[in-house]
Amino acid sequence: MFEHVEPFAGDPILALVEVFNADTRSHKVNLGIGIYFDEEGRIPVLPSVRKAEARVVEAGEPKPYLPIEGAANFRSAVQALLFGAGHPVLRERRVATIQSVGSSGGLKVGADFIRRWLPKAQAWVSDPTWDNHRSMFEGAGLAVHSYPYYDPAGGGVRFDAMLDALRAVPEGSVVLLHACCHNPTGVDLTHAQWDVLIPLLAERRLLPYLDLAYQGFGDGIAEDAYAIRRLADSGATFFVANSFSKSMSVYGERCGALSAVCADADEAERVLGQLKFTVRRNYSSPPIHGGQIVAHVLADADLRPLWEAELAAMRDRIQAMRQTLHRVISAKVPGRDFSYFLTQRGMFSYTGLSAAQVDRLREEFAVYLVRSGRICVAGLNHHNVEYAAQAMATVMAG
Ligand code: KET
Repeated sequence: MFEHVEPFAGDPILALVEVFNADTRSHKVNLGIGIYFDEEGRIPVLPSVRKAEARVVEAGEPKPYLPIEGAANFRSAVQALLFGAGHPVLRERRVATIQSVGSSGGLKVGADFIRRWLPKAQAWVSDPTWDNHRSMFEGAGLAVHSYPYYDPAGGGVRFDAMLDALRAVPEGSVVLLHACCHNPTGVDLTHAQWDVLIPLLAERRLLPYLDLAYQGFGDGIAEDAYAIRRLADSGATFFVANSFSKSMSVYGERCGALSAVCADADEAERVLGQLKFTVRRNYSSPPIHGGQIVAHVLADADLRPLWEAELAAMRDRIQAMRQTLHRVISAKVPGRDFSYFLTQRGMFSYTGLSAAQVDRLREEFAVYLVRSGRICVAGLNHHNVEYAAQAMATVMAG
């Protein structure tokens, strides 16, 4: 039966975690996976999350199946976080939101919905993008193409080329966009660029599909939702998948959501129904525990400001690591401009290191990053940053 089954080549990000874990060198540094580590190199349990979890456990509520679309308190808290409480799209009941198994689960449910209801749609992703975007959309049966995005020469966005490409893609295509903290490059569109892009998407009748996995890691919770709120203001129909994995440090709880902003309340009802049908025939309903923790943190008058301060502290610590990285590498490799370490946003920096240089870093220095040259800046701390920066500088110079 299974003789013809081919081995899985492994995921470029998750497989690296296994290799890192098996490495016995004590000075090893993990800059691979997009996880926030604290100054001691640990995944933090945020006090806001710990307190919310204690309350959930203390309440001792039963654990029924959630409704297919997830818990009502979770879904409404997510909507307020994304669009801002009281946004017209919420008042007009135009948003269909489901609680999903991580934002990955939401992204895939949305892709399955598109395949069913917009069967001719092609998906367009940025060049480069998170590898799993392509896998998930192809896995849903959609043809996936890429539009120009990152400019390796200048380190910015090839915005004109991106617009030209989007002017030429077939009408009805899905355009996957990183709402903030672009993965893997850390290079985001400016607000002014979003303001140019949003009318073009409408004019060309393209379906924006936003991935918001790092809300709060760029410039702040509201700031990082700029694209989502402007799209909502513009009257656009679009999808947004958002994650709490990073912003609440609850990776394994698999907390995320998928929201579809629709033309009117009736359409939103039908879209929600079909999203539910997709969920029901895949995994039936989302898990209860993590979502309740998230909902408590978002809604509680004490825990909410605590969480926002914790998120700001994570953002600031990453920024401090960017400064040190910039200082050490600039000193060791003179004559080159490393300002990109400072201007890139979110967890990631795109270093321009080649796959061969990445291999050398791993083999000689036990510094791990994915072969695209992306580093997770949040894997650096005051113990390892000088070492990792020196190692990168050595490899860059040689
Ligand atoms: N979108 C983006 C852009 C993203 O970087 C990730 C995770 C996700 C979605 C999925 O997050 P979830 O936990 O399903 O809500 N990225 C990191 C981990 C991974 O690859 O799974 C990473 O890029 O390292």
